[in-house]
Amino acid sequence: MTTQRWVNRPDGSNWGDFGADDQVGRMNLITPEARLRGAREIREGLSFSLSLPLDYPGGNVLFPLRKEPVFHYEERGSGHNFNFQMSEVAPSCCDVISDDAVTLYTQYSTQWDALAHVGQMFDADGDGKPEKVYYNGYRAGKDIIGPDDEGPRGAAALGIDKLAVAGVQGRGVLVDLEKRHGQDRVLIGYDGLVEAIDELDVSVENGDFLCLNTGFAQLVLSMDKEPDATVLASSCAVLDGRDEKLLDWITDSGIVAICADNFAVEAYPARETTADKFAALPLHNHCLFKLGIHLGELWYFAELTAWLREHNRSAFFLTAPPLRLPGSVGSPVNPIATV
Ligand code: UVW
Repeated sequence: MTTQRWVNRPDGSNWGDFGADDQVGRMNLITPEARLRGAREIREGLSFSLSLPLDYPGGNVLFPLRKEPVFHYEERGSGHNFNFQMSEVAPSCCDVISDDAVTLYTQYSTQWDALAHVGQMFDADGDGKPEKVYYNGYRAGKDIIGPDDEGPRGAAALGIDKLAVAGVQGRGVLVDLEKRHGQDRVLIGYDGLVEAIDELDVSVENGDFLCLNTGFAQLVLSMDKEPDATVLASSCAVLDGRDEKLLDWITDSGIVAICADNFAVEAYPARETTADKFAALPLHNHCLFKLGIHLGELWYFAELTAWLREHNRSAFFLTAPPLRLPGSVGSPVNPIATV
């Protein structure tokens, strides 16, 4: 057991509560009992993929730093190792072989954010100066090493591979914000979320995955890989990360993750603030940095939402492991809901 990595922990954080070496945060609440509770939501045996095709949204207007997947093919024989006729290398063979490789921005489409995705300048070691630090006191440049640092690159701590082995399964609950607000751009704070939960009669329990349908991914899909950035920026519900009451609710609710079909779960850019120092992504700060709550983004809920609406249900069994890709700060995911 390591000694804790911090002298100061951020106000409102749970650092250390799951152990000095914890790297999965609230996912610790996915116990065998929590998984069984989720599995009890399987009544029909029907399943729904909650992923967009990973080449959506298309282009990079939604976020210029993330680009669509690009495929590569290795050369082989007279061409490439794709539709390759094995008889070229072994005349008696009748096989035809295809292999491929891909450059994939891990957070381009339906994704999980790892806990190493967002940290903060924070004085964790108590020397009076802030340093770059992530959940539970893990350090940039030491535990999470980038191209501008010395050492083997990647998130050796808090990477998405840690989530992959945590067994991402449990009870999902869907709050259908699109049913209440249509595809209007509305900022959802504590009042809006709790009203929706009550009105839709959703019961959110300790250990649940909170899923938010806003209609955004469906809108992205309808744009056929030519997304209109202006329309998207003014459509569909987003959480108000500056609402402290909402952040407190997230702390108290015991949820293990928030998975939304919109770009960043919260409004990005967030509401303006007059504070001297502030997080640009306040809900990411609260969830990823302070509490170890993973965020899922650009999930696709259209068919699941329609089925749940028709059957007057809101809960389902969710299985959503990311790729076990060591060092990565995010991952594509094909979440499966089973009802
Ligand atoms: C940003 O990093 C802006 O967003 P996300 O967490 O949605 O990937």
